Amino acid sequence: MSSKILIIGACGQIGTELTTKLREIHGVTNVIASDINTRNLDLVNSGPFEIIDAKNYNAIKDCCLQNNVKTVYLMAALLSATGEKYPMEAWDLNMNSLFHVLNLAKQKTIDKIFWPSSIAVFGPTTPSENTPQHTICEPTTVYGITKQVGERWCEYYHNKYDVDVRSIRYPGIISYKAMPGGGTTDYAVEIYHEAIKTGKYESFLSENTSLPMMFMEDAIKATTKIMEAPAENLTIRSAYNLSAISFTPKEIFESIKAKMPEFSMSYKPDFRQAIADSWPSSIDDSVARKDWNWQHDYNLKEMTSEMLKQLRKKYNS
Ligand code: VAH
Repeated sequence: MSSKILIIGACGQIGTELTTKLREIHGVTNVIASDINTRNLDLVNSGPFEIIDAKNYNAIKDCCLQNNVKTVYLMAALLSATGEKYPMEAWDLNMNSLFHVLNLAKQKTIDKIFWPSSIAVFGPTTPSENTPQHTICEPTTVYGITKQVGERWCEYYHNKYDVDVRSIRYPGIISYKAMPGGGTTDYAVEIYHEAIKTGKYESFLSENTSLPMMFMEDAIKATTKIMEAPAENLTIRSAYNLSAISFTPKEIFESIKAKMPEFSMSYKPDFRQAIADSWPSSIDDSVARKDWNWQHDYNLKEMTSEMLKQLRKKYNS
């Protein structure tokens, strides 16, 4: 039986598009999508799918053994805003799911892991502009703590047990296919949907809150590139800084208004403002560019153009 890929958390914002891309590359039957439920029926019906709780070690192990899975993409997590509402659940899911796949690799059941980290590993004491790969990481969110600790464990398992685990610190990701859930950067997705549906949007972040962001196409490109890179080229086994564009709610509003002059925006910061304020405004990803030739493609104008084009089709407007 040919070796297979398992995506855990495949119904999520990134997992949905990662499943499609990996199936294009490796063949539909070689990529098993899994999630805790079948909420995304398009995905469920698009190829091999299994219901797997990322917290269930035996369920993951059985799937890997029964299907000769050798590569796992662990995309399941509770994000920053949800993690503040349910801290122990976030710790449980984000950490135990990682230990499950790291231990499966340690015992050689699987060969390779992708695990997403986040710019949420940084905190208010981190240099905010052009944040370097190696710097102070004192996250103030549960989500950020799980990602910081997760990075330490990934590096430990690589150094101690030669586990081939690879990770990147995703910025906020903007996409039109699957909605994000429970994130602080979700406003940058919601705004496009509301521009099409209602012509107005109330931002839960203040207008000058600059955050590192990326169009989903670039995030998927980075994920496949790091997994295809020769192991000997990788000098970072915690997680690579990754960057594309940084913008504020005011700037994304203006990029939409340039295409839709009637669009209006208001601001009503909520608890997520404090989370956003603790994160950097821009990231230095020169190490990723050097080690595995990372290069983003989309700027804000190009992303806005594509988002509005695709969402007009989605809403038939
Ligand atoms: C969040 N979208 O908002 C995620 C991401 C950098 C932000 O990790 O929690």
